[in-house]
Amino acid sequence: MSASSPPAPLAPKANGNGRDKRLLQLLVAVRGRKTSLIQVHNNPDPDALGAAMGMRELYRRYLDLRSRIVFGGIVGRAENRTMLRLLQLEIVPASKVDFGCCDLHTLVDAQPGFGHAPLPEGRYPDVVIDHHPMRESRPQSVAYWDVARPVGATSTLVALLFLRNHVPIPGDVATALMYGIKSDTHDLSEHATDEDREAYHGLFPFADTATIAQIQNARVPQSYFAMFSRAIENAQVYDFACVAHLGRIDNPDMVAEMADFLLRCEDLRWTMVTGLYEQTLHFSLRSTDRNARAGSLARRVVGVMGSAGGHGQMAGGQVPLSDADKRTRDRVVKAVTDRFLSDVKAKRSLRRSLLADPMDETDTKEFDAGGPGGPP
Ligand SMILES: [Mn+2]
Repeated sequence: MSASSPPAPLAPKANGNGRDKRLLQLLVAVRGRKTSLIQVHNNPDPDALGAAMGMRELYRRYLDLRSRIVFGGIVGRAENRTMLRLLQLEIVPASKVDFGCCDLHTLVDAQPGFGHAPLPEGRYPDVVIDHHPMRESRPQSVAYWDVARPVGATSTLVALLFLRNHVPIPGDVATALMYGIKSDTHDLSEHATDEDREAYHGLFPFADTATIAQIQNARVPQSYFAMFSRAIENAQVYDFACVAHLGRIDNPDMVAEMADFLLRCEDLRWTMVTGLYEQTLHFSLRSTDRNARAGSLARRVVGVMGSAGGHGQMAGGQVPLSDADKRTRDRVVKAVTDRFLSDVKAKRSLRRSLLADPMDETDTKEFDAGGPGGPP
């Protein structure tokens, strides 16, 4: 990033049919700003990081601005850490940044009102780009607002600002955006729209697929396997819903990863995984049902105890538990679990351990009957 190179002319070249004026609207809305912060949600995922990298490049190119990418929480998941490392992407903890000193505050993959993207007191961002359903209506002070368009990834919205206006995309930016789309849409298989496909295929020639493969196959710490073991051993199945409590975790992303993993069990339609990271209870919900509305379920599950969000088949939430003793913590975990099971209408009487071996009951019967599956 060179601050000395002259900024590109402000008006980007429109494509043939001039169908996307968003880039021009964005640049007009923020021209003249001097200090830029790009905020991603807490414990940022590849989509948030890809979108942030794209916005940083646009500001660099058209406004000659250096931007700092700001996050809360931690980057825990091995893939996400590897993404930062391989793409040499530096991000700054929000606690180390004075938002009062920036005159361009951009929020990506999150919006005002999201608990996992806390805004500085009394301040709204200048630019909001987010594909999640709209929570609050557009605040007056926001200069550019692209929220809730039905696409599978925020990286898609940012990638199209480049692609539809023929803006050159550096390889690392294309790689980050493409991986963002890939990971939020599970390889274009879930919630993917024509725009996601257009962005993904448009990025393809510029992205480094070998780097993406390296990110996806990131090495993991030894503790990762202990977490797997704990998730499997603690998993209880109620009817078609599986609940696993991980206890203390060293990485809040672990609940999402285990919820995904457990959902592979063919008998399940829902999974919920909880874990305690520092002073906060984290949980993730996953469903096999495309119309599950997991986000609203997660909000009902936390109620007034904390915050939650998500969409479609995946959601998550947090309940702050500072100063809570073990009993209070256990009560909260139980409340969250009870609400979840009641809401999805899972029969609690049909409870079994995930590791219950169905063969245990049938073994002897089979032998008694001379084997039910044999030829007549
Ligand atoms: Mn996203």
